[in-house]
Parts: sequence; structure tokens; C-alpha cells
Amino acid sequence: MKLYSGALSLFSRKVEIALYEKGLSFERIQVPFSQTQGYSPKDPAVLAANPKGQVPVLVDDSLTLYDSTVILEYLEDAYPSPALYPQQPEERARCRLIDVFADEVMLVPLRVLMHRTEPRPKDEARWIANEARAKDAEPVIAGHFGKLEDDLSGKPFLCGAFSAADISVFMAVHYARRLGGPSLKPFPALAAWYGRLIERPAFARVAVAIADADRELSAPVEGAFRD
Ligand SMILES: N[C@@H](CCC(=O)N[C@@H](CS)C(=O)NCC(=O)O)C(=O)O
Repeated sequence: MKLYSGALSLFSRKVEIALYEKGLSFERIQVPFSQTQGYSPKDPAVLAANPKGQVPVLVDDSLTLYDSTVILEYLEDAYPSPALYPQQPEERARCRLIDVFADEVMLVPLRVLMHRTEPRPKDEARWIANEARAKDAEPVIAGHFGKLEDDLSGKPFLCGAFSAADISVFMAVHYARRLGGPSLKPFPALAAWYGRLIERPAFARVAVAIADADRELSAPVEGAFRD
């Protein structure tokens, strides 16, 4: 298998965790990314494979796929063991909804913090305006943390056993922490869940790779990974 992946691409790293959790070997092809140019220039193979021009793109033999969620569902169908989704349809659907919540709902306020890893603009007014928007987004993220805290109360994982939902939500929580978002301290069940996941080899490996990429590519973020 080949995975076209970005060094700081939340969605690519989500797929990498799933591949490691399933014990699948793959060749990782890193596409160009910088904090000033974003994903430009685009890798021609990604442009050919994905009409959105985005990573991740997975190539497995004759099959080429894009979109992290579609890729995770394919990996589950093609390589079912160890399972990353519950067996029962209702539980499986709940697990998928949590994935949508992470990728499409949690991502919205997270995007507003992303300027923090870019070089500080010369125009101070732009930075102040970006930070004002970020300060409005932080309580929204804390609200998501509060919902997850309730969901995780008395449970080790989001869907019963460890699942793809944990991977997707972990990525959103990890990026919130990386971008100086709200502390996990007021959310003990969420903090304990995050601690359990980051001890898993697949998660630890990806967290180290993201930290290495940040050291190389990103501006330091005040308050990143606070308690
Ligand atoms: N829904 C897609 C989102 C993929 C996505 O947003 N990829 C970003 C990197 S994290 C990207 O390639 N951005 C470049 C662009 O949109 O031009 C997924 O789950 O894979």
C-alpha cells in the first residue's frame, strides 16, 4: 500500500494511526507542505487521484481512494482484524457519527486556531484580528470537550471497545492542544482517555512524527499542550 500524506495533515495522520493499529505496512509518500505555501505545489499523483486535490490518498493494488473516512472504512472491510468498528449495525453507525463529529464539527473552530503555527504576520493588526477570532473559537472547542467528557463518563473508549471514533476524535483533541486550545484539566474523563490513547504505540508514533514536523515547519505556539 502507498499513502500520500502531509507532515501536519490531521486527516493523513488519522489514516496512519489506523494503518499502524491494524499492523499494515505501507509506503508513506510525503507531499509538499509549508506554513506559508500550504499544500502548494500539489503532488501530481494526488491531483490525479483526488478531484479535491487533498491528502490523504491511499493506493492499495488497483484501488485508489481519497478521504480519510472512506479510507478507514475500506481498511476495515479489506483487513477486518483487528477491528476498528463495532460489529452491530447500530453501534457501527454511532461510531461513524462520532467520526463525522470530529472531522466536520470539531474541525470548524480548530481551523480558526491554525494561524498560530504560521509565521507571525508583519501586519500586527492581522495577527490581532486572527487572535480575536481564535479567542471566540476557544469556548466552542471547550464546549466540544465538555460533550466528550459526558460521552466518556464511566467508559474507557467512545464506542465501547477501542474504535475508529477514538482515532478521529483523538486527532481533533490533539490538534486543539497543539494549537494552544483549551486545557484538558476541567475534563478528567477526556484527559484520562487522551492519556490512554497516546500510550498506544500507533498514537505515540504519530504524535512524535507531528512534533518533529512542527519543530521543522511551524512557529512555536504559546500554550501548546498545556495541562
Ligand atoms: N475530508 C477529507 C479532508 C482532507 C483534507 O482537508 N486534507 C487537507 C490536509 S489535512 C488538504 O489536503 N488540504 C489541501 C487543500 O485542500 O488544497 C478527509 O477526511 O480526508
